Amino acid sequence: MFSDQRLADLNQPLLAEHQLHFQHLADSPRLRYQDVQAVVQKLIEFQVAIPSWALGTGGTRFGRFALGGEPRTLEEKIGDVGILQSLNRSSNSISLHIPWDIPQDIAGLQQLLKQQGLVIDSVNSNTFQDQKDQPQSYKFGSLSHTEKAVREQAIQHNIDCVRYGEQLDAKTLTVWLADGSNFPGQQHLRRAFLRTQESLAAIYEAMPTDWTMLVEYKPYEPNFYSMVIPDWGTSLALCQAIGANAQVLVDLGHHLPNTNIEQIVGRLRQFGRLGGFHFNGSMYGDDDLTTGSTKPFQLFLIFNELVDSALDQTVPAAAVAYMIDASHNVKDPLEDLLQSVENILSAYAKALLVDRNALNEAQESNDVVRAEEILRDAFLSDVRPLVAEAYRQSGGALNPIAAYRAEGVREQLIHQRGKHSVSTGL
Ligand code: LRH
Ligand code: MN
Ligand code: MN
Repeated sequence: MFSDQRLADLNQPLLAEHQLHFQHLADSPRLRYQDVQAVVQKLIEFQVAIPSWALGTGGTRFGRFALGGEPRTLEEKIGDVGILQSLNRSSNSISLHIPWDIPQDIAGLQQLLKQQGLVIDSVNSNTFQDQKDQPQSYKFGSLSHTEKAVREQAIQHNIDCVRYGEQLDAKTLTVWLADGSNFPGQQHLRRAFLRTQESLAAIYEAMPTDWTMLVEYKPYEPNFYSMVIPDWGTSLALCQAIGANAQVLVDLGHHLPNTNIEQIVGRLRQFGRLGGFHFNGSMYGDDDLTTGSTKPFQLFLIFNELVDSALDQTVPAAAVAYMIDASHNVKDPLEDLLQSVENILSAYAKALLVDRNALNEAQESNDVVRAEEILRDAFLSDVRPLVAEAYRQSGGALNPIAAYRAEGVREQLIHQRGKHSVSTGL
């Protein structure tokens, strides 16, 4: 949608001011420990996957307020992610959710992905909803169900997801289980865990050896007394039992209030089991708000753990899958996703600015105030010029949201798809 020429035209009026800010930051003491271009390069390389299910307007069980122009097919979803990618060059992949996104015309999809410079990142299974004509119900669980027939159906669904993914060159299966219980006594807690482990192992066995299985945890919802995989400890235990390519997925919204998520991230990196993220913002629970909108300091501290562990020779090297998992009730989903990606890049940029040698020294000598000030110094830096420079150097828009609005993208999408188009997803 955005040609190189159009982006250059949109960037032109912003360029002089951008260069001024960028130079100011590059000359500032904050960057004295760093080569500024090396930081920009890291930002350019950083890619965050976009969830196919977050491209339409979400809602709550109390209602939904449609925006219009929502993607109706997988092809249109790829088109939307292509728009994001042309603007920020930082979202080159898309996560699929099956059966919301069953790929049909494989050759056509492959061509479309290529055209848009996108890849399929991960395939997410769905055993939290019953589908029409499905023989067994997931009302009382899926991979953990007491009945073998239900477990087998859920195992087969996950294997089908892998097969769809293989056709589109994905290499990651994400499993999130809604399984659990609503009332004390409803479920035998240990047996439910063991059945889940057995089911996951069967799926793992069917996966190609170069695939990764990401096991996501969540403390509550839709079950409110117990979830079979409520926390990172349970995910970790399952992954350790299943195999080296089973990794824990951390969804930022899946923690009880005030949980120290950065410490969980540090631990999982240390154990070589951090497989990926679902980024979002959260005030109370699984709110799926814009990433970085509510707790930017926490997001920075998470990236601080990632940057620090990547430099630590004793930490196993690992490919971490960065994905967004959000829902948009009142914002234009595409604008929201541009904001999320920008907040993620900003948190990463700030973590890259931390003076690590000084921090290590302060930590080793128990200089509490100095250690905290070093982190605050990086966190309080205005890194927007670094992020904008990364966008610019990679061929995107200096200000993606302004470009999106100037081009009237939503109006065009409404014109093409209609005011009442509905997207599959949450
Ligand atoms: C569950 C969850 C999980 C699902 C997605 C739609 O709350 O985070 O990742 O697949 O939402
Ligand atoms: Mn999630
Ligand atoms: Mn969630």
